[in-house]
Amino acid sequence: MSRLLYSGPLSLFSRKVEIQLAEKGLPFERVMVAFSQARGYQPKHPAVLMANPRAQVPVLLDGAVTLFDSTVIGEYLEEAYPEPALMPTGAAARARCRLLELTADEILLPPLRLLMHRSEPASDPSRRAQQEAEATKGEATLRGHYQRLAGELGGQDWFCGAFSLADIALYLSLFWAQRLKGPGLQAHPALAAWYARMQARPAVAQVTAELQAADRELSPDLYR
Ligand SMILES: N[C@@H](CCC(=O)N[C@@H](CS)C(=O)NCC(=O)O)C(=O)O
Repeated sequence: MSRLLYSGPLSLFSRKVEIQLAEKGLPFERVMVAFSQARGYQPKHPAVLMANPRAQVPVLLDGAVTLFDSTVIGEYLEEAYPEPALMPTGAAARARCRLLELTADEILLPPLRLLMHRSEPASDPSRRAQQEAEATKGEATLRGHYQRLAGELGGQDWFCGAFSLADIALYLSLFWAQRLKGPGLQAHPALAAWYARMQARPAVAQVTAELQAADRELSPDLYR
């Protein structure tokens, strides 16, 4: 059966799916859609336009199944290919795990957006001071979230007992904070140790290396 993922070189949401597929040992062909810091996701890939009314990646074609949205794709893969499990068992534990994934995708993202100008070309240098003032607020919000996440992790190795989709989503959001020169994790040793554990997983290490390579090529402003 063929499996095709439309991904993006700096697409946090697509990279979630890539890690999940690799962790489940599911081979896939990958198509990287066009992306540049100046133009964003333009021109749109025709297959993405056809499959996703939001015209966003990731899009997964799994045999006869066509899906978009990383969370929906994640839940589909979990049900279609249950081993190895990337969700805990039991309604309450699964709901908590879903909330942690939602925290990554929807609660950490707004403050992260306030840092994103750091990877983009400065089209109007006079706006930088204002953007950095907003970024400072975003960083304070992120620090508050780190504190809460450290509490959620407690003394566990992984957020939901065993390694899960929540770890994947949270890792990518915290990696985004690091790549955008946001707050480090050193104030929370358990969170920092979890981050290092994540990076020791081959699937995560591979995606991390690819993201760093993509940044070197696409985001020179991050290194100025
Ligand atoms: N909630 C969606 C978000 C997907 C998303 O924001 N994709 C971005 C790349 S990371 C995209 O394709 N943006 C292009 C656009 O919105 O035009 C998911 O989880 O898949």
